[in-house]
Order: sequence, then C-alpha cells, then structure tokens
Amino acid sequence: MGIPEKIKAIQEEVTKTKVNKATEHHLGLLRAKIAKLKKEQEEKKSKKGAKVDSFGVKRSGDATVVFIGLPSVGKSTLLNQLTGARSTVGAFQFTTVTVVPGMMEYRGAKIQLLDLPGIIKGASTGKGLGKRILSVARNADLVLLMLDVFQPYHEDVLVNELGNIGIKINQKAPNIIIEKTTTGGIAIAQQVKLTKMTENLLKGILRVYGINNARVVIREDLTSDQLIDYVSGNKSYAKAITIINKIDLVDKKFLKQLKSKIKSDFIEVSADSGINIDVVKDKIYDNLRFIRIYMRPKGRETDYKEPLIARKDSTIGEICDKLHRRMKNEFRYALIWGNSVKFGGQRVGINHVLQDEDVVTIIKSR
Ligand SMILES: Nc1nc2c(ncn2[C@@H]2O[C@H](COP(=O)(O)OP(=O)(O)OP(=O)(O)O)[C@@H](O)[C@H]2O)c(=O)[nH]1
Ligand SMILES: [Mg+2]
Repeated sequence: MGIPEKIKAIQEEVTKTKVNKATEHHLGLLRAKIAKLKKEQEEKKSKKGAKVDSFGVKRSGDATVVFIGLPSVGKSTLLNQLTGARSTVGAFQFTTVTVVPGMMEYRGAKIQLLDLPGIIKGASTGKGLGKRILSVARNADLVLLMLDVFQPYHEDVLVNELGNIGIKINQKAPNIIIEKTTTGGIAIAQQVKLTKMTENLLKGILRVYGINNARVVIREDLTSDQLIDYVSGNKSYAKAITIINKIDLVDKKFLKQLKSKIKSDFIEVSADSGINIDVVKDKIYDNLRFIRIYMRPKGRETDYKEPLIARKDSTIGEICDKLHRRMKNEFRYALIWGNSVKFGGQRVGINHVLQDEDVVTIIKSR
C-alpha cells in the first residue's frame, strides 16, 4: 500500500468510528498516524523537486507583512494606499499574478508589505498558485486577512487554508518540553494538569512518532491535536489582523450586524475611498511590537532623534547586524542604560536581550 492509500484507509476508519469517551484514545492515535503519513508524503514530494516554495522576494525593512485574501477583495488597492506602491488594481478576479512588494514607513519603522495573488478554497491542496501564495505567509511577521464586506464568512476559508499547510493563525506554540532520552520509557511531569487528553494518549501519540523514551514536561493543558501539530514539526505560528474592506458600499446598520457575525476583532476600511487607513497602519505597527533603541557612540551624545527600530526581544547581536555587516566581528562588548539592565552603563555581551528605549554603546575591538 502506498502512502495515499494508507491515509485513505485510516481516514475511513476515523469516519466510521463513533466519537465518545471510549473511542477518544483510539481516534487520537489515528489522527496522529494520519498527520505522520501526510508529513512523509510532503517530504517525498519536496524531494522530487515539486515547487512549494515562495516567490523568492527579498525580505527588506524591519518586518514583513503579507496580504491574504480571496480575489478582488481589494488587497492591491490597500497596498497602494498604505505604501504608495503601484500594484495593478482590476475589476476582475486574479488581477495580481505575482508578489508585489511595497514599503510602509511609519513611526520610524520600515515595514515591507507584500501584495499577493488571491487564493481560493482548496488553495492548500495546490489549486491555482495556492500553495506558493500561502507559503509566503510562513516567513511573514504578520498576516493581513482581507475580506470583502459582503463575504465576511471567508475568514474561515483563509484560516483553514493557511492551517492546512501548517501555518497556525493567532495560536501560540504549545508550552511543552519533550527531551528524548535513550532509556526509561516516557516520563511525564505535569506542572499543569492535563484535562483534554489522557497521559496514555499522550504516550501513544509520541510512540506513533517513534519517541519511546523521553522526559516530558507539561506546562499547558494542551489538546491531542496541539500535541500532534507539535511533534509533527514544520508548523509555524503567525499573528494576523482581520480587515473588512469596501465598507463604502454598506450603511451603518449593516456594519453593526456584521459585528455580531464575525468572531475576531476586525478593522473596517474602504481602501478605495481611504477610510480608516491610519487605523490599519497603527494596528500593523502595534502588532509587530517594535522597540526603539537609542545609540550612544563612544564618548559622544545619545541620538534620541532617530532611534534604531528593532523587534521585541532583539539581542545586541541583531542590533549589530542592522548597523553594519561586519559589526559583529568587531564587537567586544556593549554598555547599556535602561530597562534591560540593573544599573546604567552595565557591560553586556552579544546575546543580551534589549528592551524598549534602551541606550546602547557598542565597544569594538581595536
Ligand atoms: N467600492 C469599493 N471598491 C473597492 C474597494 N477597494 C477595492 N475596490 C475595487 O475592487 C476591485 C478589486 O480590487 P483589487 O485591489 O484589484 O483587488 P485584489 O484583492 O488585489 O484582487 P486580486 O489581485 O485579483 O486578488 C477593483 O475594481 C477595486 O477598484 C473599496 O474599498 N470599495
Ligand atoms: Mg491584487
């Protein structure tokens, strides 16, 4: 039996099995087996050289944000409003056929926005350019889920298609530690009590993935699906903002009703008439969680006028990379004033994690 047949056989068994307490364990293991086979299938495909990679657009700026939406919802129109780029806008579907980058400068940050072709239901299975489009979101710092005011229910389609290729939207990686050992079986320490799956199922799922000996620390009450996602690897977790476009076409009453229909928070905009464009800019900036670093060149004044923009949790090493290509090689130590240190002028190494508004002096080797 080949992999597709195996997957089909297990899927049939899942459909036939009634869901109840007694079958929970069995079903959990079946789902783990399917996930493992699917992963093997993907790996085989990519070895054959099938193109599932992105469009190869060079990342630039302080962060990268991508537009994901069905055709004609107004992605290109909004990109142009936010960045002054000139991505082609058309009254017909599939106007955009490749990645079009734009740069949004906001509060000192340079944010790269990538306009993408529209996706349709089934994109994750390879419909249209689906897979390639979706995979661009994998390396993005933030995803804009863009919807037409008349089709807000498409949010589920977007989240599902992204989920199918392993990009989880607005979820955190599960808080669990699995350290493989050579003997001793699977030892579990529950710092947080498991209520959504049994210890037995957890062990069973790990064994499906060939993990027979390990030290496991549970730090979050996770579900069996979260565990399967985690051990099957190749998952990425992306933050997203939902945007509803074309609100110029509806009245206030319609918008009010919309709020009761959509689960997530959303920003209502009209890309065409320029309504709420600044709100989108603010939300993007806030979600990317930038910090400002003030540089103080050795023996000189601190430059408070033009802070260096970095992502939250950046290290001194990452700041060096922003300053100069060879800076890291010449780095000896840094002096810090601010929230990340105990006292002003504290000496730190290259892995020191910075905080918003730290003042930094870098001392180079002579
Ligand atoms: N009324 C109205 N029309 C809009 C708005 N934004 C975009 N449009 C129109 O919607 C159509 C599609 O806009 P595009 O920006 O090309 O949409 P897209 O999402 O980039 O489409 P694809 O590239 O095909 O995926 C065009 O005719 C736009 O003029 C809006 O806020 N209000
Ligand atoms: Mg477009």
